[in-house]
This record gives sequence, structure tokens and C-alpha cells, in this order.
Amino acid sequence: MNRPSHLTALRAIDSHTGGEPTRLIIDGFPDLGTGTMAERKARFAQHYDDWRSAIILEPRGNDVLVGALLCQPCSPQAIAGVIFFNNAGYLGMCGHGTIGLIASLAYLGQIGAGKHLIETPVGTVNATLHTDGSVTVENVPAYRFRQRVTVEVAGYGCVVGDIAWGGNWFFLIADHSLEIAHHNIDKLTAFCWAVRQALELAGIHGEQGGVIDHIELFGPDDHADSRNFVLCPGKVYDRSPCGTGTSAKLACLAADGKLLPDTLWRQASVIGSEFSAFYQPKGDEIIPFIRGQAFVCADSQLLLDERDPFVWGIR
Ligand code: PYC
Repeated sequence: MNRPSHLTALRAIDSHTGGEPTRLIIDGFPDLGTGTMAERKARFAQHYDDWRSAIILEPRGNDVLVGALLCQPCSPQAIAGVIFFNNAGYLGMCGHGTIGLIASLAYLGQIGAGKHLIETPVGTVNATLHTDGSVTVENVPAYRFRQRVTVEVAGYGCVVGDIAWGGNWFFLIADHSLEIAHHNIDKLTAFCWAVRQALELAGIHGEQGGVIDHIELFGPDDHADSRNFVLCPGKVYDRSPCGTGTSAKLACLAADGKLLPDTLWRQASVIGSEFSAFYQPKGDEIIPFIRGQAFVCADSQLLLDERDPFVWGIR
């Protein structure tokens, strides 16, 4: 097809994992050069951030979307490299997004059942595509950094939570009075956002000053071991149980001696989707294994029209 010169096309494969969308960009993105995914992520953020907003934000996207840029990996053993991004910036790892990536590569006929190495900005992960279409992600090592941290939250008082790494930084709160339910999203969002701001204000960070940009609440569930609500950095909640959030949860359960290695943990999301998970110990850390399923829901071309005043998204 002869495309007019004022149009630039990106090929996007959209999927959702437990309701949480991933938009995988497989073609048309500017060359980020060579180097690790962390180096290429830095280049993306410095030089091409308007491409992030064009892909994710309205009118082409929406705040809930998580973007995944497919990259040539550094290692010949890896099947792909990936950089995750969202409405607010960039992610280290993304569990639901990795499951979506594997489902999308399978849809494209690029991989079959079996184990596949994926490079991310925070390390290499293994993803196993099962014959039933589900995917197990062997995540980067997770650990609890600090236990029972108290923060004064405007309008709510003292809130206590754990800080843990699961590929992103999380503040995990079990003691709260909110119902983790779909009808309660507004209150859950307001509370988590206030906690996030309070952590910033109090200078409470992850290791080496890592910004705690994911807030995770827990409550009971009728079927699973736990139900969570995860507020992502751009003030939208994860429709899935959050792969990196479930990894952080496993790290805390392991640290508390509440879950033995290789024991299944079923984590439900606020909309009722589920991941099953377990961990294996690795020194002071754990290796989380997260299993879920993604469905491809669109195979499309995003068109960037240089004449469009909103070509880079509504920012
Ligand atoms: O599944 O890890 C995850 C994730 C992070 C942000 C949204 N989903």
C-alpha cells in the first residue's frame, strides 16, 4: 500500500491479561540503537517520549493501556527484548505485559509452547508458554525491603505497609478499612493516591532511592487466597492481579514465613481475574513464578498524521 508521506504507521498487537491491556508495538518505532534494555529505555525516555504519549494516550489509546516495545535482544539466547511504558512513564518489569507479549508472539507464529527468554530493563525473565495458552513468568528476583513502615496520610491518618520489589517498587497494605470491590474503585483510588503522595512527601523510597510508584491493598476473596487492588503510577488501577505486585506479595509472604516455597498462591484482582503463583528461594530473595492467560484482541496499524494537532496524544 502506498501511504501518504504525512502518515507514519506503527503496527500494534493489543491483548489483555485478566482484563489489563497490553499494546505491543512490533513495527514502525524509531531505532533505539544497541545496548541493554535499560540503556534503550533511557534513550526512549530522553528522545522519543512523545511516541510513548502518541501510543498510550487519547485519542489513540487510554490511560489504562500498558505499552510494550518489542526490541531485538542483546543475547542470542533471548527471543525478545521489551520496554514497558504507560500513561505516566516507564516500567521496570510488567508481569501481565510479559504474558501479553508471549500470547502476541504466539499469535504472530513467532514462538510455540515452551520456555522463552525475554530481556527487560530490570533483568532477564523466563516465560513459558503452556499448551493451553496460559503463560508462566519466572520473574526477576523479588524481596521485601522494609517491613511495617508507618506513613502519615492526609485525611486518613497513620497507614502501615511493607515496601517490596517485584520488578517495580510496591507499598503493600493489609491493614485498611476499605472493601476491595469493583463498586469501590473511586475510594480505593483516592486512598492509594493519597498514600503514594504521602510516601513522596515523607521521602520514603525503595532501595537506592527507587520511587514507590505502585500501591497495593489486600483483602479477602471467595475463591482465591487474596484479592488485591493495585494503583499504578498514572493513577489507574490494574485490572489484572499485577504480576510484579503478586511477586512483591510473595516476597512478603516468604519473609513472614506465611508461604512455603513451591506452594501455590492464588491472587485475585479487584475485577475477579486471577493469577496463580509460587516462589523458589534464592539467598535473601525469592524467584516468583506467575501464571496467567492473555487474549489477543486487536492487530492494527496506529497512524500518526503530522497534520493532526493531537498527533502526540492529549497530554
Ligand atoms: O502485571 O506487573 C504487572 C503490572 C504492572 C503494572 C501494570 N501491570
